[in-house]
Amino acid sequence: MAHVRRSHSAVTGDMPIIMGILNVTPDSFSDGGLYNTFDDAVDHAVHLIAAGATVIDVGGESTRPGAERLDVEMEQSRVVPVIRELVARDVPVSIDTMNASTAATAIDLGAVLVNDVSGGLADRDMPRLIAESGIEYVVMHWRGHSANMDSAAVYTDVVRDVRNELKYRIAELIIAGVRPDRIILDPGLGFAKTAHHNWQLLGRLRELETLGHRVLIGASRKRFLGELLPEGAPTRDRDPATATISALAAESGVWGVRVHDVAGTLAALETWEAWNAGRAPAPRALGSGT
Ligand code: PMM
Repeated sequence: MAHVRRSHSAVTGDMPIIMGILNVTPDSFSDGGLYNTFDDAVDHAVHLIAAGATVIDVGGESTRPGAERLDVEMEQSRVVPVIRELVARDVPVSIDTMNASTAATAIDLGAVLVNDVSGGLADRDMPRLIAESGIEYVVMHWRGHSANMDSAAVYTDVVRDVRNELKYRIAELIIAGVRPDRIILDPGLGFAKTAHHNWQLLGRLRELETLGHRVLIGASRKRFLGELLPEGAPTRDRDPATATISALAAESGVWGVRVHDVAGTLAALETWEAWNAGRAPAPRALGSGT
């Protein structure tokens, strides 16, 4: 099973991976409806890889606050043709799903990573599937489905509480047989988190890293970044703040960033890298992100 590695960096050899977002949904909060057709979805994924993405995260169910659940058949009818085509084109694919049967189908088709925003809580069959397949697994911090997650945003110390809850998830996964080195942690920005919680988690990412696993963050275009902008600004205007967060998260040692704007994020990461190295990165052949 392929291991999703950090991008090759000409300067340090150690740049976070960029996970490019492909939502094949009519209702995701920032790009819902844009890549609904098969051709648009595949074209967009190919464009993200050319812009420097290491892996494409394909999702068929929206998790925006307030979203209702989707049935599994509908989810699979959205993602399966796209995953099949991307794998045929040698594009590394991650499946963004809470459903073990969708994850299993994606693994059979050749996906290299399962990104589960529920960290194995939504579908009790997920840990066993991950253990048996040996696939890489993103365990996001989660306190419940989107329809009511905002009311669960209550913490004593959000960083300590998220860290502890992730620790329980890791323990359960390891008991189910998941190899520790397959586990990637994600604090779940915006999932049962206020803007204040998100900023606390970002500023103290190193505390999550002390759990000894790779860390992925997904800040891209989220609501808390909209608060930095004039009211009514389009979600795309959140890309500069997203790219800045990617560079700062790289400085905090994250393994990966999940973003919509891959080109802007790559520029920010290369800036971070050149800053630390004191020299310019070598020219990069775009499309060689893996
Ligand atoms: N956020 C969304 C969806 N999937 N997966 C991970 N691992 N982390 C996230 O923060 C995350 C996710 C919601 O954002 P989207 O609608 O733009 O995909």
